[in-house]
Amino acid sequence: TDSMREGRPVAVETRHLIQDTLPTPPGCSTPPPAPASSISQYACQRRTTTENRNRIFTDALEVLAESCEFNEMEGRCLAFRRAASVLKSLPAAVQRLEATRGLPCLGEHTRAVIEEILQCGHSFEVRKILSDERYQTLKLFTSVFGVGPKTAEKWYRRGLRSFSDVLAEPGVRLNRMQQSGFLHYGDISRAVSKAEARALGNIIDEAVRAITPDAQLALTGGFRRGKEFGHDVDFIVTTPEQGREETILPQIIQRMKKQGILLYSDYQASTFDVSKLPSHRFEAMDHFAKCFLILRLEGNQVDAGLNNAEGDSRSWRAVRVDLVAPPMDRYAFALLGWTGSRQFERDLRRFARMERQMLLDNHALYHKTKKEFLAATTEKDIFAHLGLEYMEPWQRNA
Ligand code: DCT
Ligand code: MG
Repeated sequence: TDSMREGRPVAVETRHLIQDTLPTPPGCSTPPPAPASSISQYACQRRTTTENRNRIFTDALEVLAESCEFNEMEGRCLAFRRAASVLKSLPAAVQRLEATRGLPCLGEHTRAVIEEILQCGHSFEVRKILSDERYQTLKLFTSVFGVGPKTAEKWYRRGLRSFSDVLAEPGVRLNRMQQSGFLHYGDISRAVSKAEARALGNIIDEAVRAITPDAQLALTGGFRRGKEFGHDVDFIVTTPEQGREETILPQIIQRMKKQGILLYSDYQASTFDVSKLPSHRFEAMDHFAKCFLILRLEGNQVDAGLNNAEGDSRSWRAVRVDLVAPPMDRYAFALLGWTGSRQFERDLRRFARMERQMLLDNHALYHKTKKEFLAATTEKDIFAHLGLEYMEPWQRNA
């Protein structure tokens, strides 16, 4: 995932930035459209499919959020992301500014952007950012696997503006991840299709089954939420035998290497320690064993063919794949955490903390006042503990 790069810290949760502090309504209603005032400020109480009717606004807000991120304005960044997320959940396109009245998380700045887009078809502020050299350069550099905002900023400050500048600069030392990022740039900056994700699922499933027949493999991330395209493919693998999950990833990696399909692998052993739970800070990444891979996918293994560029006659492409291997008793938490979306996860945790005095992360759910852990074997158990209506993965595209 993007934020795994360089261990980029997760944005600080800034509660004071929420403009409207509405009482938390129970659940979310399905269409016909609910009145704006009944829409929750929490993404985990809004059903959001992949069908975004307000893309024109959310794309603009995403640019503003990203620009804030590049300028280390975490609070504003999060405020724009929250506003975009609310708009994504709406059952219809916003056609008049009045339609946004009473919507949570929409601040003055966001409203001004919406109004401008409604009037002129675009936002001048967004246009200005898009044509800004610093924004363009940081956007370009962070599109490389292994390059986070900090590295991008460092390169920018050295006066580097293009990939050839970076590659020709003797003072720049690329780590292994970045070298692979440049080597496979064309392929891994190209979206992965659902058919390609399915083909990779089959390949990994075969490997898993050959190693431990009783292992479980689950597709997670954006594809589990029903997205047609993704920047990578995310899987969770676990086994009923306690401790076995720690050795399964190195074995899968070994097998892929023998098959000649492993183009890059970064394996991170588990640092999970039950005795250290709960973690009191919102952690960017969990402690489970995981690996970030680049795999070689053959076209003849993909039903609908490869999503390669027109005129690209290669029979294969490189694809980014993440595998995570939690112990079986943590499976539900890991699955919920890795299914995303990011905004959905952020708000699940914020909801748990603010509304339920609980701490949720990819490992566990902890009740702070009762001082006890709440066990779960399914995602439904976790929603129930939190007193939230269950949401299907395809409704979590916040
Ligand atoms: N995740 C999270 N917190 C992070 C990073 C990731 O909760 N700091 C979760 C949310 C989604 C999941 O992990 C997988 O991450 P990505 O692959 O980056 O996102 P995605 O939703 O699968 O989207 P994409 O299509 O871009 O892969
Ligand atoms: Mg993904």
